[in-house]
Amino acid sequence: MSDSNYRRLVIISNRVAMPKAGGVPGGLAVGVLGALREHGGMWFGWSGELTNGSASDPEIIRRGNVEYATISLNEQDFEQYYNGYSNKVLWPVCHYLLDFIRYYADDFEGYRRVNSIFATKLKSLLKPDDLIWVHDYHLIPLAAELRSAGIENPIGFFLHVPFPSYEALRAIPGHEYLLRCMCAYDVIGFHTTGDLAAFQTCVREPIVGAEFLDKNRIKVPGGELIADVFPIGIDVDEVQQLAEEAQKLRQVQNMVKSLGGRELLIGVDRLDYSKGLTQRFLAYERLLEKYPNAQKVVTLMQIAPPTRTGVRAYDDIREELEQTSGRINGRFAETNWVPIRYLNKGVARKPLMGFFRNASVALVTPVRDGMNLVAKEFVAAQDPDDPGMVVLSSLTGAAQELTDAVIVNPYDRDDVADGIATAISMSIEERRERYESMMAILRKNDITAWRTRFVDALLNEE
Ligand code: GDG
Repeated sequence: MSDSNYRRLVIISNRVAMPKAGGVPGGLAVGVLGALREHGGMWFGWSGELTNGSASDPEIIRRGNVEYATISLNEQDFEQYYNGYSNKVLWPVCHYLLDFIRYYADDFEGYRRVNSIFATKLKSLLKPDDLIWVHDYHLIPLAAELRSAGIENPIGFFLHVPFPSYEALRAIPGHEYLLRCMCAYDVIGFHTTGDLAAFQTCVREPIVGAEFLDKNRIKVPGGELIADVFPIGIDVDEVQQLAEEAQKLRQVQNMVKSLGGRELLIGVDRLDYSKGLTQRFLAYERLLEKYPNAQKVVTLMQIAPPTRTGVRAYDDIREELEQTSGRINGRFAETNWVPIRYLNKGVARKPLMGFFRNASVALVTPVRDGMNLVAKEFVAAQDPDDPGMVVLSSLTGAAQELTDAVIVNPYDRDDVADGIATAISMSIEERRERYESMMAILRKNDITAWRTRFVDALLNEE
């Protein structure tokens, strides 16, 4: 290990996964924490608390060699930056759902203001040798803000959502500003080659007028940057272990008992219109119509913890799902069977991995997703001797890697219904074969590979 590996890493994201006694962090938090523990470092972001006055100074707690530094935001700033421009403009455009855009000039101002607040509060905590890694669409202007505050450290940016093609991007009021801000980073990472290609097309436009050098190096006004693909992965061993251990949990055993021998189809998604939940319920209804025998053998359990409550589109999707699941249940339910178990709440990580292991099929059918970690976790949680199968939307980043899943178009009800039927009736030999090849990919592109490759790219930019 070279000395450079000991350089402190500073990670910035909208929220910080605070250490909790007994808490098991999931997905992204596992990767970020792994990198922080290896290098020693700091995780900086919003505390989740709101203030009446101006943003608070950072509150810092230390656990081992990791510091957690959080600030509280003024309610209006938060509303405009997070619920507003980030989630009513950037989120829908990055997911190609332009009808969901709700743009207000004040929100854009709030977005810029909060990024400037982040830079000011962070600056006093930075050391000259720090490596800085910024996460996601909430914080695109952060490097530009830090640069104008005189920070010269290497700064990387990873986008967790898809990067839209230029034709979609230019629907964003302020896209010129965002593209120019991206040029202040030294390394920019995307999940897929498609996202990278979209970014390259956008910076080729006169707004930036980039020049392409070799090995993903791009010459932009004011310097050079590296833009590359870093598909996020999971901690395969951790998921396997949790799934095995969870077999002993009463919560998992009771759930299995309640199925009465039926095959479990499972969906787990934040309650978000990008996850294709209404389309999924309608495809499941199509399955029950088209394959009446399925009525006797399957149950769909959809776990959908609410997010971004208070944003109109999220309240609407919740109502739509309640109506759709209620209608389908009313249409098909029997005295001893309900077709859809719809849970509008989260489940702890360990029992969740246990549910995955006991499910025959995962329905992962977003209408667009940067990667989708649920698909990866489901595969890793399976019993190698009798693995379940994933029905996976072609419009997720995960579909680029998990090509042995049953790939479907989430907008085509018949395609999804047929995909579920194929997955349920797949022979054990074929399931095992597909499982082995998907597991090999999960191990190759795991969470350690993701963060190590990104941090190495940042170190090379000295
Ligand atoms: C963004 C991008 C990209 C979900 N419900 C429960 C629960 N979860 C966990 C899952 C998984 C994580 O949350 C969700 O990750 P996804 O990747 O599926 O989706 P997003 O939240 O939209 O994440 C996405 C990701 O960032 C990483 O770059 O893949 O494309 O949109 O780990 O297991 N965990 C628990 N209970 C739940 O009810 N415990």
